[in-house]
Amino acid sequence: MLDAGYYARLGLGSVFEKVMNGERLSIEDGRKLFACEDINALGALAHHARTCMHGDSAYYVLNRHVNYTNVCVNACLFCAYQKEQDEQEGAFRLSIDDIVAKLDPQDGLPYDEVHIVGGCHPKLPLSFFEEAISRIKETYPGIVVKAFTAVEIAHFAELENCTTQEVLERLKAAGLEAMPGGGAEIFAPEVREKICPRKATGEEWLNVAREAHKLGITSNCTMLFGHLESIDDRLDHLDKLRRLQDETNGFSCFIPLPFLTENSMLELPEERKGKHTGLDKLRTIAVSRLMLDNIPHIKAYWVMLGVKLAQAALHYGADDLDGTIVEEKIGHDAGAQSDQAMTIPQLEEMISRSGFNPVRRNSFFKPVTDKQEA
Ligand code: V47
Ligand code: SF4
Repeated sequence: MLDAGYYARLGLGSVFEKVMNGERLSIEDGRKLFACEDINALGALAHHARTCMHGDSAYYVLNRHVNYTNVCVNACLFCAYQKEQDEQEGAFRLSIDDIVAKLDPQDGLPYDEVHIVGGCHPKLPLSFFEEAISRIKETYPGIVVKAFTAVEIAHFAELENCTTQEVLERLKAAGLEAMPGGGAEIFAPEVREKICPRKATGEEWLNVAREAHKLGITSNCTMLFGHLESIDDRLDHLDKLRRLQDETNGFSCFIPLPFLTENSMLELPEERKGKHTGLDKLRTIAVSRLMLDNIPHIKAYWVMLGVKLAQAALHYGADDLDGTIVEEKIGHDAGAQSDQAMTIPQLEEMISRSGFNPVRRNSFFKPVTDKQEA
């Protein structure tokens, strides 16, 4: 498949050369990749790049998601999870005891990571989150707390009337070690204004990530795609992440999130309704791998992609599936058809049946050697 002449005939001769030589691709190269009609040729290039970085390893993590509330002041139009206030039907808010209780190990195997995110609640003070993290770390010292998107950090700063840097410092002191990548959506201001007008801007999101990285808190990054954005908006988003990574080297993983449309207030134009193909998802994963040459991992998030597409994505540039998850609300409220949880044996089988070597990792992508069965 990696035949220089074939790529030249596809109009990708110089892109092919750059990928083979490990050189950085330009935005114009990204445009050519998105326009390439041969998805397999694109996938083979991305697969080459991921194989140079990770060989035949594909990663997963023994983790649990905890959503502390769905009450959120932002009301993003795409979001099916959000409730306006505590009193609304279906709204919930966990106590610290509830959060800690959710981390009770299943079958005696403690989680390696807890992923905590929630809506931007109008009242919950920062002290609540400091105490929650401290209680988790006291109870389960071995668990990595990966919590709060840059958007939540910006919201806490607003509520506390302090800087995002101060929020990050306080949470780090409580035990925060890593941050998930949500809230990035799409940075292009004209689209962001239409899909999540109240949320922190793209620039604010990037600033919080920069501050976190400088404090030694690693983070992930995401892109919500398949809504109103153009191909150039996707490439601009990738470019902004790549530039920040050049500066801080703090991103571990990029997660492209396909927009799930159920229960969403976001009206898509007629020509886009119900038209988001699996091929566009694979294409976006492949282009992300090729453009983000400085971000080590690309996650095929099985919850939002579905198990089969996530397996295919491992051949289109992705090297990570995320984890056991246990309980998921944001994607499922929006129509995700996947299960709520996967066990370690299921994840390992999912990876090996796709032809890769399963590697259980921690939040920092270091292999975890304890191989007890879950
Ligand atoms: O920020 C919300 C997205 C994100 C919808 O960092 C939607 O390891 C699709 O960021 N359709 C939260 N997406 C999930 C997230 C995440 C998940 C797993 C791992 C990591 C990580 C991060 O979900 C939100 C938003 O971008 N989202 N609504 C929807 N209807
Ligand atoms: Fe709130 Fe996040 Fe949903 Fe936006 S995506 S409404 S910030 S919970």
